[in-house]
Amino acid sequence: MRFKYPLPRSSEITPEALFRSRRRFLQGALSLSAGIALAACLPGTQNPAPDDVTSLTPQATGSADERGDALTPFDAVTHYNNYYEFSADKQAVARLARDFQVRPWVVEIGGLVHKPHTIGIEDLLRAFSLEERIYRLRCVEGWSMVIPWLGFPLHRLLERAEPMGSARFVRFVALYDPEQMPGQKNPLFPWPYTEGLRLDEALHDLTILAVGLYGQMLLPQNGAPLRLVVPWKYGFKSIKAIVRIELTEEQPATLWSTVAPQEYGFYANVNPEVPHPRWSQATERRIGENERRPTLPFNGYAEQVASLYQGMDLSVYY
Ligand SMILES: Nc1nc2c(c(=O)[nH]1)N[C@H]1C(S)=C(S)[C@@H](COP(=O)(O)O)O[C@H]1N2
Ligand SMILES: [Mo]
Repeated sequence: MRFKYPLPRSSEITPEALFRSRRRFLQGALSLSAGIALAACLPGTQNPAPDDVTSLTPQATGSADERGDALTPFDAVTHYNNYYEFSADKQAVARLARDFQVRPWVVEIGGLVHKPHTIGIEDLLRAFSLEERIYRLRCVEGWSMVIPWLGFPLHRLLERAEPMGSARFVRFVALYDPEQMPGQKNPLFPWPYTEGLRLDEALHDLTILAVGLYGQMLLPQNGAPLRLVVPWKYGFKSIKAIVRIELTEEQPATLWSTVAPQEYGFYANVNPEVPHPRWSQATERRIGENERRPTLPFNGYAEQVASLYQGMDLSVYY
């Protein structure tokens, strides 16, 4: 593969040998040892010097989603990014995030749980076996991608923490570090970026924490080292650079619903029938294609998730 953009640092790329052996693990569900292999090739606290990585080809085990839609090229997935901590310019994010330090990294799990704890990213990678999940990502702005994530279901982590009976929501908090994230100097946003899910949405098996894509660890621009992926909701729900996960009784405030509640609801389920106040949601442009295509209810995952919203009037804006 030829890159149109500056190459990622070698520290962000899996050595070829490990990558090959990982592919074998990826044939089925990834095993625990694959998680260790992934953890073993992670950079330490220092980012090593740049290296020649032209021989490395990011690769997923699958080539299409379950509907037959082709994967969005790696180059587009890693160079067309929404990440306001760095920039509102999608094509500037990769460059601005290039030196973002993803080690050391600690995630706190707290709030209404019997076993609050903190876990370092390396331990987290060892604790959960990784699997590839090829999901459509539909941004509220009307574009979409098909991305082969590497990750594990969020419910695995939540179950370890033992949610209390009173827990009804999950709140996610991203890193606050304006020295590294220049966009956080913009006072118009209530930093840090926060998001939330209802507990049953968070426990749904489609909801994952991703640590990689295209068979390698996440690059900073995609939310390294840990980000949420909720494929039936607009992309802004899939918060990047998570440092805290908190179980709550009340529906948590989120960055976008605080900034513009009339434009970004808490639920934000993909719904072609409910327009955004400034544009229709009926169609979308798949990155790499020219023609717009119809947007599917729940982004094509209705069969798996529509039952979560029984009794809710889906024609109103949430
Ligand atoms: N922390 C953080 N997470 C974020 C965002 C952000 O600005 N900050 N943008 C969101 C939006 S609007 C989208 S569409 C997706 C884009 O993910 P991608 O760049 O990996 O495709 O990330 C989401 N997660
Ligand atoms: Mo988005």
